[in-house]
Amino acid sequence: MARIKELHVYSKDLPILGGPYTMSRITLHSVTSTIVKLVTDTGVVGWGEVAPSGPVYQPQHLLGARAAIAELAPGLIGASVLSPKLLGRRMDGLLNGHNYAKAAIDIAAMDALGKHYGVRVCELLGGAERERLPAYYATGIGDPAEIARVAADKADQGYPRIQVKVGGRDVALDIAVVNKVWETVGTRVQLVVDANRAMTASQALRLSLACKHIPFTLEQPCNTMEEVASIRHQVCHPIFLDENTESVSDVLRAIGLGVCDGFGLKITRLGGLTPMTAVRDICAARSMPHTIEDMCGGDITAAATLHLGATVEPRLLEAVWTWGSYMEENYDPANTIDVNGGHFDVPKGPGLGITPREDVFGDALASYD
Ligand code: 0XW
Ligand code: MG
Repeated sequence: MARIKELHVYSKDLPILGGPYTMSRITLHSVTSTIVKLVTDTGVVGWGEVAPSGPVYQPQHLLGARAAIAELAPGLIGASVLSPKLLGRRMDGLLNGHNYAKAAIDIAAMDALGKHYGVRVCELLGGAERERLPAYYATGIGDPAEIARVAADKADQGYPRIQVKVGGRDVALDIAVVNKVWETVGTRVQLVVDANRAMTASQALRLSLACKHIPFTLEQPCNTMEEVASIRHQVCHPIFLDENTESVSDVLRAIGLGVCDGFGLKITRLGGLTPMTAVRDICAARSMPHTIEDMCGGDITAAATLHLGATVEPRLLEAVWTWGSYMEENYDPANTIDVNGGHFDVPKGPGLGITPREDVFGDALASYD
């Protein structure tokens, strides 16, 4: 019947290659992931993962995820993996909120469901539009020459889209970085400028007006939807929301209020693959372009990202993003998920298309059956 028989939770440290990873409000020196192994009564194994980008990027954190999973797990034993929607409602009946923790279980259940039927997760989510997806690269916060050099290098590698991190400092320096990147890569790539909530409305307006000659998307400039809305019709650039979309309802609200022109969408923030397909379809109904990505995370998160990204209409998929550029170790050496030529290939095998080597995760932190 494919019911959940066991749930096991592991920890996985993800050292940051070429670290630290810098954004306007946080500098990440390391990331720790929480891995969920789901075993069904028919012996199928599904894998899920959640790896918050530290405790500040969003109202989520490592131990919060583990505590939420501990709250959920006992009530999920016996639940069917054949009905992801019902599993999600069962989780909501056990714990209010904590989408990011629920996501790890949702992803594991989708992996198990695909393996149960012998189909890929992208087929479960509606079907793959294509097998090769455009990726984007996110620079860190840095000085004009350094960031322009990184942008040129990634453009040379074939990335079609580059996100330049700004914010948390004198906006004049951010303006200089954006101009230097534009001078260096020009229209070779699609440019995004992401402040990760750090700018005031006036700073964001100043950046946009000072760079009105440069075609970029302005991502999450301010902390709240209301602050973004206050400059919505004064800026010279399309606006994407990222951090403000913590639920399907937030996405509906942003579209309904006309606050943005698109989204940076994170699978675990929204609760996993199942709620993310609802967001994908809402965006399609209003022709809202978006990325498919996640915070941090290893190959399980990356595979989930690519499977969902494959199902997005090409006209609406801005790009996909994974943490892989900052990771040295793959979970499944036989099925690594690597960017090549600025693009990702969608995994081929059933479920997520990867089978993590269990020794990669060490002993379980907790087990439920
Ligand atoms: C570039 N990202 C996908 C990676 C970091 O988690 C932040 C995020 C973003 O777009 O802000
Ligand atoms: Mg962002």
